[in-house]
Amino acid sequence: MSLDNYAIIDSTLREGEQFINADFTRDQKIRIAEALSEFGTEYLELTSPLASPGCADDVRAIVRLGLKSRILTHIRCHRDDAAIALDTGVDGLDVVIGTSSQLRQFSHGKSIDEIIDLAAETLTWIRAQAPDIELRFSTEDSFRSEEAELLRVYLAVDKLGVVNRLGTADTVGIATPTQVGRLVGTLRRLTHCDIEFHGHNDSGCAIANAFAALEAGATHIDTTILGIGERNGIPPLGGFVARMYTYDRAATRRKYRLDQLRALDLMVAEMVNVDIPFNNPVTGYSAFTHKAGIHAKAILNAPETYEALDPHDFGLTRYISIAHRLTGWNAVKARADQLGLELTDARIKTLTQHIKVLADERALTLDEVDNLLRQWANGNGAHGSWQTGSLVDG
Ligand code: HCA
Ligand code: CU
Repeated sequence: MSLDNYAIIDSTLREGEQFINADFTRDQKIRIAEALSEFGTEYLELTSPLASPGCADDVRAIVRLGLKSRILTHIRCHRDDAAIALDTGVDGLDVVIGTSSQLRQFSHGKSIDEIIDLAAETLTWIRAQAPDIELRFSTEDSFRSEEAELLRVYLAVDKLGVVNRLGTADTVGIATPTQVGRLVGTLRRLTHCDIEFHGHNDSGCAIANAFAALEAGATHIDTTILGIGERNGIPPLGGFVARMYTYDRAATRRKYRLDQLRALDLMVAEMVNVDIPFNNPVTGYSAFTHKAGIHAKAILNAPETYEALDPHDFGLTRYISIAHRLTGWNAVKARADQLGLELTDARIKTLTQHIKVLADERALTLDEVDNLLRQWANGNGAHGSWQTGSLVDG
């Protein structure tokens, strides 16, 4: 597999706009587009110009920015939609039509043969109008579509020879990595197109599914900042990039400005009025904090022992928490050093046991521990030695 040859299609300004709290102004859309382009996402996908007159103007305004990222817009499989979208000057069109029995019955009401005819007519027309545009055809709800029917649609579209990319969409977030790998691998073998994966996170597999798609030969992955989108969204840009970083650190650092992730997440969190989740990869509140004494000891010796991601690559710092009963003397000693206090190892060990006993009774703050350290450094602390051992004492 060639995992350094993929592109991110960031859809914060399309899928992300479908998040319940997202009502981006033009100015906000421009700020997001500029920041994503700076970060290095290869493509930006924008809401269809048919959604509203304002959305059409937004697409034109973003096209006019002349960003490094290529600009795509997302449309239904209709010639009329395509004509309006082409008129905005975008670099590419992402065309989509539902193929699952649910969508065929309750959304557009078309049979598979009708879908194939409509796709052929629309895609051929687009290519004739715009020979150089990047053209993608995707099936909505690919993973609940009947496999033979789905392949019939993809193969018919591939045979037209007019699209650059076939999209697969886990619209309701039910696919597993194995299923994603199988479908993407099949399309890779049977067609001549690049392959895109767009997967929702309803059952928590969005990032894993995106990675499985790449392993099977996908070339393009959809993300949004913080993962915002319909319901609970799609792979978060930061989480997906973290996945790729643990796979190939050097390539990921080359491709993307990792130190800008935090600013991106903070900007969008504020715009859509949510907090960054505490357990978010990279930018979550506790993503680089260490607590247990044995972890802290190893981290102080060699951070990579317990850190797959180096916080410095993301412009962040680690935090070793010491004010609790799982603390260890190595971490307490490191804090004393930070504060410029001189204490022998024996004194630090005794103080560590004291902290544990205090923390058994109530939650401590770092300020309290700092004060204890200062008192003990000035010779005011207890001199007795605690005999209590602890499994977590590093
Ligand atoms: C939608 C559905 C979609 C499309 C994905 C795609 C999905 O909101 O239009 O074009 O590949 O999840 O199926 O986002
Ligand atoms: Cu979607």
